[in-house]
Amino acid sequence: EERAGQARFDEIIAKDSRIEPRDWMPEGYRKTLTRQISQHAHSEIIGMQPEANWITRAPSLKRKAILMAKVQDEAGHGLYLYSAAETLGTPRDELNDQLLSGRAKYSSIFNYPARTWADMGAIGWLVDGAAIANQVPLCRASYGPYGRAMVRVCKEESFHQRQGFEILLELANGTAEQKQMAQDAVNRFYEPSLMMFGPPDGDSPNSQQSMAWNIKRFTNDDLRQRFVGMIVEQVKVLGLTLPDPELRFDETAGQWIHKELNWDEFKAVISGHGPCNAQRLARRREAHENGAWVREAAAAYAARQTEKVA
Ligand code: FAQ
Repeated sequence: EERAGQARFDEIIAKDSRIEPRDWMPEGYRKTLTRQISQHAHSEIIGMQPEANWITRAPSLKRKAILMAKVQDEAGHGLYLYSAAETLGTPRDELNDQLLSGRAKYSSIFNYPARTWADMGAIGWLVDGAAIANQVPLCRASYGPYGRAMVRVCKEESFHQRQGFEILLELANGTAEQKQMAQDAVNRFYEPSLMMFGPPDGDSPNSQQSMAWNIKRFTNDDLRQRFVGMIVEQVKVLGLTLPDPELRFDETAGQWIHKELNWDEFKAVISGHGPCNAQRLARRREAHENGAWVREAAAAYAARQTEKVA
């Protein structure tokens, strides 16, 4: 049966068609998808914190309403993604335990602090911008529930990206002090946003297999390139600069050359030693404990409904 399953799986992948939850799949495929989708879900949930931190300090009622809606969207993305991960067989509780115990990874970017209002602009423009560049190809991921979740997530992310750009545009056209605040936020988020695409290709143990399985469609470096090409144009509209004097397009190589990124810092951040890792996890544990009564109430209600039916 396993041989027939494998043959059918290979055929679906070769046709660039979709694997669905009840289909046979190799254990490695299940494992890497559970890993990637759950890391992605955790990123959305932890990623609510840097911006939630600014909701009470948004400069106007309108800005507050927009930011609150964005943070809620991130919670929604986390929930779709946990559901997609669950279809692969690992229960939500277990995924959550992996996050709370510090065993699971989530995106490096959310371990950097959001210091000023301009950071809300830089997060929207650069962080959501990088998220879109990475996630649009994932809409074609071979695993059905993941690809379908990505379609809606990407639509919402493009709105998030534009709202961030608009915050920066307004600051960049404001007073000299506001413009400086916007530039400072871009300076701090530039390098960490390029690191969101993951380690350089030569140092990316999962890429090859994930590409063979049509989960990833481009390598980490290819996507990073595309992103740099996008922001290099957009930053001109803002009237700001990217903090990268080495940035240029190499005509012969046909690619963007950017400064060497600090991969030691990246490794430190993904192994728990970034500027905000401890704070982010402590806050998430606290929120989980504070939500215990909601889970208990929901479970008690569900039990009562089953009793009524029986
Ligand atoms: N941070 O072999 P690879 C968002 C890990 S967007 C932390 O290249 P892979 C929206 C990697 O997991 C952010 N860890 O791995 C939002 C692996 O570790 P493992 C979330 C990283 O999987 C915006 C090891 O390094 N987006 O949340 C990072 O083939 C604003 C080796 O790397 C996604 O998750 C990193 N940056 O490629 C929310 C997208 N990079 O598991 C709020 C889906 C690598 O072997 C506000 N994920 N690692 O121990 C992906 O596309 C891929 O998983 C990559 C990594 C590209 C991130």
